[in-house]
Amino acid sequence: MAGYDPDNVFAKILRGDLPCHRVYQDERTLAFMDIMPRADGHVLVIPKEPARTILDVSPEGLAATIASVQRVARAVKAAMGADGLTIQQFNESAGGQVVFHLHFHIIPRMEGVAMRP
Ligand code: DGP
Repeated sequence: MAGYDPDNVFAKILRGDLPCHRVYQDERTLAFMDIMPRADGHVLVIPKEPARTILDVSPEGLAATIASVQRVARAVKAAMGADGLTIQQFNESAGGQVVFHLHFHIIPRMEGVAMRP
């Protein structure tokens, strides 16, 4: 398994080298809009520490990230008037990961409406 690439796009966002539409941050985590949203209101939550996958993050970083996922998910569901939420997390290319900095997808869902591919 490869290590952490400090030039992945989310590392660049964390350094301020790439822009993002930030919706939440605290000492350990950052949340921002996905540029390829699978539904309106699709947000990503990441730890600020360098972690390639869920297997690499510290317990404290994972706890903080999950707490931010819950906090942001509540806000996204209310803001979008969503019926539900899909929360996704991928690890390594075999697991569907494209950007190799740990992240959680928060995708608002409406009853009977499919996610975009
Ligand atoms: P995955 O690694 O498969 O969970 O997908 C990565 C997600 O990151 C995908 O939904 C698109 C999003 N993404 C990729 N590059 C950028 C970027 O530069 N900015 C933002 N905001 N999102 C990005």
